Amino acid sequence: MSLPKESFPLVGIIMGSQSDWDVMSHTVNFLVELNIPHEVKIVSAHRTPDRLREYSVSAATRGIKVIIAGAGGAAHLPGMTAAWTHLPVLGVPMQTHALNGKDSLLSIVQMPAGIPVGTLAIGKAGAINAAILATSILSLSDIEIEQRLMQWRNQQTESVGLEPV
Ligand code: RP5
Repeated sequence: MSLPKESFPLVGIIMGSQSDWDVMSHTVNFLVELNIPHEVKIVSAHRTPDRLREYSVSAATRGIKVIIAGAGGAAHLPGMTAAWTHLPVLGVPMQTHALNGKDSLLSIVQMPAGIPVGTLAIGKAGAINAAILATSILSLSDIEIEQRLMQWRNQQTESVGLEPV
C-alpha cells in the first residue's frame, strides 16, 4: 500500500525554544493554508545538540526538502543545521528583549562563506515569508504546489484596495 504523496512532510520547521512558537506558528499557519505537508519540532542547538544533529542528518532521507529554523539571541540553530545538511535552510530571527532581534538577525545572516542560511526578516514577517519562500522552492518541482502558490499570490494582489478607506 502506498501512502498519498502529500502525507510525507516536505518542510521541516524547527525552533530553538517553546518561547519561539508564538512567532513560528505564523509559518505553520501559511503552510496549513496552502496544504503544504510539514512537521514542527523544538530543536535547540545548545540545549539539545544531539537532537539537532539527528534531525539535520536524517532530514533529507526522510523526504524533507526545505528546513525553516527560528531562533533568537545567539541564534546558531539555523547555521548549525545548515552545517549538518545540504538541504536549503531558511533562518527566522526572533525579536529579543535585550537587543530587539538585531542579535538574532546578525547571528543568522552572518554565515561565513561555504555554509549558507537564507535569512528572513525579524519576527512575524520573517516567519510568514519563510513559509512563502519554502513553498516557492517546492513549487519548482511540484506543479500543484505552484498552482496553489500562484492562486494565493493573485488573491493577495486582488485584496489590495486602490484607495485607502
Ligand atoms: C534560543 O534562545 C531560542 O531560539 C530562543 O529564541 C532564545 C531564548 O530561549 P528561552 O530561554 O526562552 O528558552 O535558543
